[in-house]
Amino acid sequence: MTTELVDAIEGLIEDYQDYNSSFVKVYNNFDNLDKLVKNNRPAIFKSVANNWEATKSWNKEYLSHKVTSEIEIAVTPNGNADALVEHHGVLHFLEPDTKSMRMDNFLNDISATPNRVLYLQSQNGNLSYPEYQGLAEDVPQSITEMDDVMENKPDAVNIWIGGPESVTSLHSDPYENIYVVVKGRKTFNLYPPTERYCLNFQKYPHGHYICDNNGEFTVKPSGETISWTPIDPNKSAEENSKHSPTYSKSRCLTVTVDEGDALYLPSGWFHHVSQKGSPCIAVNYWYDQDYSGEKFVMRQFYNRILEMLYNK
Ligand SMILES: O=C(O)CCC(=O)C(=O)O
Repeated sequence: MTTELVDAIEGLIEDYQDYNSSFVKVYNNFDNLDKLVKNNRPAIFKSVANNWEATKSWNKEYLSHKVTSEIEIAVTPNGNADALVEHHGVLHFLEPDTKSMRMDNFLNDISATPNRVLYLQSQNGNLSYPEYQGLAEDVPQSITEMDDVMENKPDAVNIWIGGPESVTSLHSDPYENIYVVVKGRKTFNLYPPTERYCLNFQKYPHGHYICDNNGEFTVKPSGETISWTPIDPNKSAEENSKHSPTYSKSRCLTVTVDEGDALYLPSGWFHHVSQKGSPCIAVNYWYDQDYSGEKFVMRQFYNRILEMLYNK
């Protein structure tokens, strides 16, 4: 049974790769959004945010002037927040420590403090928090074309501010994501949901970084576990194959989102994100995925089959 199952899964991955392009298509406006969401295909939309106040005005001085309350910043020793890190010789999934600090101090320290990487990545709709009110008015509250497609407003609008050291490890979300780069540039490494099989999700011990007043880090395990992938698209295929014997079946789509551009990142796609620019600033719109129809239930079914296979 196992061999037949493996053949069927590998057939699914090959079929998906055969019927879909090996690159992310580029458009000048959101006209094709409806079809892209239906087909769950990522795309770039050029220059859609060029006229936003944020794209024109956001710099260190402006941000510091507009955000005067303390904000929550993720702190790690090397820029890997929510990522697998070796602790006492064992890979752990570690969440960052968080510190409250003023925007001006954060922006000054973002790339200036050795052995301590800062990233504004609080998510959870942070742009609607009172402390960001002065910035929320510089971006649209939602992407009208996406509201029409989803027949809904976004669940959450988030602001992200980081430097080149901050990396977001490979994961997927249950959201349709319109990700807009306002300053700098971001690189996304993408894998379709069908390629979960190639990413070797396993359970890892979970913990947090703790950063003391001298900037020294310790690790506090929580006693819980979390399912995560050891794949790092920035490493060689050979290195990744050591962590996942089926990695060679995957086909990573790498795409750069430039200043003023938006990426449609479909729900369920695995993504790894790195950035250039200091600071690099983005705003993204998370729309709850549509659970009706076949797409979601088929994906759940596939994930259950994979679990059966891994736990055989
Ligand atoms: O920009 C980042 O670092 C991560 C973005 C992300 O994971 C998301 O929008 O779902």
